[in-house]
Amino acid sequence: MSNRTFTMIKPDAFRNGHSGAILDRIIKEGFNIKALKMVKLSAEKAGEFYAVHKERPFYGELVAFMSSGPIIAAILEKENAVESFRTLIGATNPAQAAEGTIRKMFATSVGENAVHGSDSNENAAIEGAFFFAGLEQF
Ligand code: FUP
Repeated sequence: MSNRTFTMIKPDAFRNGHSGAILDRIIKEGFNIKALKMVKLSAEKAGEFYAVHKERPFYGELVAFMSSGPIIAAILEKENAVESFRTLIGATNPAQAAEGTIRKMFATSVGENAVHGSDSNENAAIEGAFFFAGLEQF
């Protein structure tokens, strides 16, 4: 069982001024920050990150949205990090997200849903390495 996951505070949450509140919540839930940076993805890089969704109807919109402004990327550590973080952020669609979850509190729609959380240990490692060099991970 890996104890790391990868997250992004997405352009909507960043734009709406929720980055501080979201990071504070993540830390209060017991996640340790192991890497952190603010970046703006190009459309090409956003497309690469979400390549698994290439055939889905929402892919174009997703790529445009994820490259529309700065994001905050982070690697987080906690016991059972992937599952624990998915519980903290809530369902993909904020309308279905449980009360008190980050998406329930800060997301506006299924497309603009405030935060990303890796869905497996394998993807957490791949996604973390997509953003952070070894020297940037602690
Ligand atoms: P999640 O793992 O909860 O981030 O959700 P998915 O991997 O299924 O989807 C990745 C991103 O695609 C979501 F964050 C937003 C976008 N998406 C849509 O825009 N519409 C959909 O119907 C599903 C996902």
